[in-house]
Amino acid sequence: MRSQIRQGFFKGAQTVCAKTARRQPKVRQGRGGLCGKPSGFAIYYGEDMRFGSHYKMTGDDVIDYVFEHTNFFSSNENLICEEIGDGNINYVYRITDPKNKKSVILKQADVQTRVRPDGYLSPERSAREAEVLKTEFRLAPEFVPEIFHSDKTMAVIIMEDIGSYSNLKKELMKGRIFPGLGTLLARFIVKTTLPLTGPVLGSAEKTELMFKFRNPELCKITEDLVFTHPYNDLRKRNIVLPENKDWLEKKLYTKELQCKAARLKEKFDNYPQSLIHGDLHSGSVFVQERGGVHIKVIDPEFAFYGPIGYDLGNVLAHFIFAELYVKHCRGTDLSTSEKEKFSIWINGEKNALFTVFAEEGASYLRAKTECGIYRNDDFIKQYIEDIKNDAAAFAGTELNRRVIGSAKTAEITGVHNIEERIAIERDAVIIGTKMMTSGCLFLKGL
Ligand code: SR1
Ligand code: MG
Repeated sequence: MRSQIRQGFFKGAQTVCAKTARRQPKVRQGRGGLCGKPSGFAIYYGEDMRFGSHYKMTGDDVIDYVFEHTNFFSSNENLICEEIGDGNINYVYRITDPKNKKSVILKQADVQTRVRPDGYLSPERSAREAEVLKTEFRLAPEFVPEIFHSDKTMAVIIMEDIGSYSNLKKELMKGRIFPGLGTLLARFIVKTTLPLTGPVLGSAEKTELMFKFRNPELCKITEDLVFTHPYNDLRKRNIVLPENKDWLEKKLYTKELQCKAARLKEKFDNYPQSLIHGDLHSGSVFVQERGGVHIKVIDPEFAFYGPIGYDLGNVLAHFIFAELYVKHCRGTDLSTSEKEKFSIWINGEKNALFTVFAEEGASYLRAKTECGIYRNDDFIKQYIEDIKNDAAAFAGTELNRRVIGSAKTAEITGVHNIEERIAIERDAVIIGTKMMTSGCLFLKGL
């Protein structure tokens, strides 16, 4: 069977730039303001003006910016800047001093998204992401890269280079096993979300944070891509394999799922339970094995006050994608027994994700809940149970949307054999629809 496989968003090529000599200030096209459209040419006479209004930096700008805004490097000569990001939205660079191998990461948000020049997003998202990273680092430093500098005007974050870690999604697709992964991700969610909930923080402080972290622009992307488009394709943006089109549309464009998706969208929009990551797929997680498994979680630009189950459900969905990829894709070069081992392991991690979240979450809440009426063991038990049920349903929406929607996942787009891809897509959607409609049954199987 032959087919043109349309991928998700285009991922651009990477660029490398080496800085060899100090440049003079020069004439360059500038933009009107933080979110402004191009406003013609501006002459920058002094270095202090050079980063005074937002524009998308080049490699040389990045090197000079890092040199001027941190004490990390003793000179800006001979530094190397590589664009290392492969995400949909922002630009990510590694700046290295080849002499001592010291490096940092700079992430910049532009007015256009990286993969779609027509996709306008306010660069103000960068300042919010920096605040989220700082908040998460305060709560769980072992799980988050350290932020060295952030700049609202240039929409820049300079952070610790976690280059000794590898992307979890890519590692799982190789069939790599990381004992304790589910526990670590459960702990990340417990430590970064539960301290910021109403029962622990009290409603006044929680309300302030809710406003501080409001994120309507990015939430709208999730609302459309996760809850709306996969069930009606109103904007005609879904991307389907022609060979699987009829099957997928029959399975997903149904009145029952439209109603269930609407209920979940309503919950996503109207349950400000805590500051959640908002895009906690395995590509946002980096992993390292040095005297045990360690993880770092990045990219919380979709963060907002929402249901904790959305984060837990995203992790579960991407464990399932890894499981299906390793099961169906012959391209992994794994033997049958290695595949079986991976399947047993990942199922154990799904289990640990939920049990550790429940156990450590409940004990945290029992210890830290201040507000009188919430200090009630039965309430805490139910609170955790509700998050688990939400998670199962949200995991279903994540599985479905990555198959039929426009923003896919490598476990789908990385499969070039049509039969294998169809098998993964159908299994994901069969599980996804079940989890949306009867997630609690799924939880019993864990
Ligand atoms: C335009 S953004 C598309 C997707 O990429 C992000 O990682 C989020 O998952 C979003 O839905
Ligand atoms: Mg991301």
